[in-house]
Amino acid sequence: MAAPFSVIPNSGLASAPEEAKREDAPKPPQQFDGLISTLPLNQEWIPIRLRKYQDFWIPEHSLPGVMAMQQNFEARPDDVFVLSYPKSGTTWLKALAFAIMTRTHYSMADHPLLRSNPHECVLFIPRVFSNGTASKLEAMPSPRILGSHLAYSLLPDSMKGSGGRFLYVCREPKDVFISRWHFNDKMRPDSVEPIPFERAFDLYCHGISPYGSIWEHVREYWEESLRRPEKVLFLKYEEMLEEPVGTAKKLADFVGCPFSPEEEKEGVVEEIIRLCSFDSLSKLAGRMMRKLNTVMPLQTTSFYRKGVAGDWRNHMSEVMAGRMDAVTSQKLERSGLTFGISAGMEADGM
Ligand code: PAP
Repeated sequence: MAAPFSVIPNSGLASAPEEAKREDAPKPPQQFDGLISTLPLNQEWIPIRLRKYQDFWIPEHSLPGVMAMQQNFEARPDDVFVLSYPKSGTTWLKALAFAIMTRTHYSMADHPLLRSNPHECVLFIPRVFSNGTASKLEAMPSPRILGSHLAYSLLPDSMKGSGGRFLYVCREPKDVFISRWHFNDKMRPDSVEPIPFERAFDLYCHGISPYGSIWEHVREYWEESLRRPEKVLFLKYEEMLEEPVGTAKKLADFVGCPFSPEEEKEGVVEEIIRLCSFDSLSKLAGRMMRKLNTVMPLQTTSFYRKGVAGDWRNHMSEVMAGRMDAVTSQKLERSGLTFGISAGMEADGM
């Protein structure tokens, strides 16, 4: 039975366009400004300014929200968190988690994802804090589905100890880098030159890119997933592409709402996969075509480019690829986590 779109279960959101109007003038908390201005600064990823905070390079505009979240966010035991290093498949995982967990509320013909970006259905917690609308989080019905790009070590204790479930998606670091480079390029004003590809590559290899070192990020969540497999589901973007049905079922089992045999017979799993596929979401975003209400110049279409594995081959020389693979091998050494590159390669001076 389809619910009216005015309230989205689990997110507590009003419809996205209404939401955008109300949040026209985000008011970030100002009590952290003094501290933020003292943190190491990098300004090369135009238009994003990065500050080094607790060992990770965080976008400066997100920091007031991050700090407020660290101080004030109260997790609930039945929360579900979508977590990721940016450009690793966040939008897709948000869409899947949302569609799976709310599937009894909506018909496919009148689904919120048909008119809202997945980032509007599953909010980033720091953004809610930076908008000064944290009370909204308390008003959300359980189970809430919320997102964050923060590394595990930066999450508030309330989240780590709440018993809530974490869905983490990682992606081949070379593809993440290519996706990031294009994303930044799309956001930059015409009057500003893009960050040179080689310079961006160097910075990224040294962990100086939005949300810090991808290797530290994935390693922290990987280790936590080994420690607490019942609470942290560690997914790989490439495996999601290869096994969408298996991924959707795994997600549904993990969040405690497995697909019934009847649902499977009726093709509900496939319907959800189709709705959340790259083709579907990118077309819908094109039809929505509006600016998203964030401090960055983002549109509904900004989160979709190619949606494939291995696009790095079209952009990186063999030498660069080898260099990044070597960093990956070195940084993830003895973790047991691999991205399908040959083991034992040495990092060249990283
Ligand atoms: P975010 O961290 O800014 O939210 P995120 O969604 O993690 O970004 O990553 C965007 C990447 O996911 C893009 O990859 P590309 O640049 O290599 O193409 C985007 O195309 C891809 N993507 C978005 N939605 C989907 C989807 N439904 N299926 C597969 N890939 C997707």
